[in-house]
Amino acid sequence: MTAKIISGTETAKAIREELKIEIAELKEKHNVVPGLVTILVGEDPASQSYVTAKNKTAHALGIHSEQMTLAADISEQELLNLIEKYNNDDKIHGILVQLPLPKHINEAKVLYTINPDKDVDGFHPVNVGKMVLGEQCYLPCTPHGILELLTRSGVKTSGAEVVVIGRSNIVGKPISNLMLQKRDGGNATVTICHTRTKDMAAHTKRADIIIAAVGVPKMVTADMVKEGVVVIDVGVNRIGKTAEGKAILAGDVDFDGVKEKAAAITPVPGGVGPMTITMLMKNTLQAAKQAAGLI
Ligand code: L34
Repeated sequence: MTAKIISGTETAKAIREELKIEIAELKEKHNVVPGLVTILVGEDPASQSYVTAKNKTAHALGIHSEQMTLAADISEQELLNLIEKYNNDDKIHGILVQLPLPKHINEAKVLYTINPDKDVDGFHPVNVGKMVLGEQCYLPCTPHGILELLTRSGVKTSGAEVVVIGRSNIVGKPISNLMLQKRDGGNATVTICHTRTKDMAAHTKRADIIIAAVGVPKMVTADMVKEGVVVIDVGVNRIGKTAEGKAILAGDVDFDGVKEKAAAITPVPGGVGPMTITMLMKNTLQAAKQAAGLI
C-alpha cells in the first residue's frame, strides 16, 4: 500500500477561502475588522518564520495584524505591561505570545496575563479548563488543525485506537483530550506515549491513527506501525541546511518508510504546520465575533 497524502497546504487553503468570505461579510454587515497581535521575544529563526507567516496570512484574509518583536533580554514586567496594553485595546481581539520564551521569563505568568477572551491560542487555564469540559472556547491551534485535517479527509475517529506520542501542553495533552470527547474528530480510544513509555512500538503497532508530536526527527519508523494506519506528523525538525542556507525539515515520522504501510499520512512541510496558522485565523475571527456580541 502507498499512502494517500493528506495535504495540510490544500486543506488550509480551502479553510482560508471560507474565512476570507466570512471576514469580508463581518466588515460589510457589522463594520468589524478582526484584529490580531503577535508578540515574539528574541530572534529564534524558526519562531521568526512562524510569526511572520501568521501576520502574512492574517493580512491576506483581511485581518488587521500587528507584529511586535521584543529583544531577548526584555524584562518579564515589560512583557506583562505590553500584554495589558493589548488586553485594553479594542482593535485587538486576539493576542498571541509565541513560545518558547527566554528562560528568565515565567511562561505561566505570561499566559495567565492574557485576557481569556483574547486568548486565541487557547493556552490560558480558563480556556484549557473549558476545553477539557467540552465547553465553547478557543481550541489550541495545532490540535484544532489536526481535528480539521482528520474530519475533512474523511478519517473515521469514532471507536478508533489513537496513539499520541508526546505529552506537551501545546499538542500532546490537548489533542489526546479532544479525541476522546464526544465530538467530530473524537470518540476515539486514546493512548498517550512519552519518554518513560516502556515499549512504544507495542502501542504504536496497535494504532489505527498515530499522532506524532515529540520533536525527534524520523522517530516513528515503518516497523513500528501496522498496515493501513493513518499518520499525523506534527514534528517540524530542522535537520540541516541546503547549500543556499535554507533549512532542511524533517517530521517525527520516517515518511519514506512509513508511507509504504500507511493508508494516509501528512507530509512535513505542508502538513500540520499550515493548519496551525489557519486555525489561529479562525480563532481570531471567533474572538472578533464574540467581542461584537454576534456569538
Ligand atoms: N504561542 N507558540 C504559540 N502558539 C503556537 O501555535 C505555536 N506554534 C508552535 C511553536 N510555538 C507556538 C506554532 O505556531 C509550532 N508552530 C508552528 C507554526 C507553523 C508551522 C510550524 C510550527 C509551519 O508553518 N510549518 C511549515 C514549515 C515552515 C518552515 O519552513 O519552517 C510546514 O509546512 O510545516
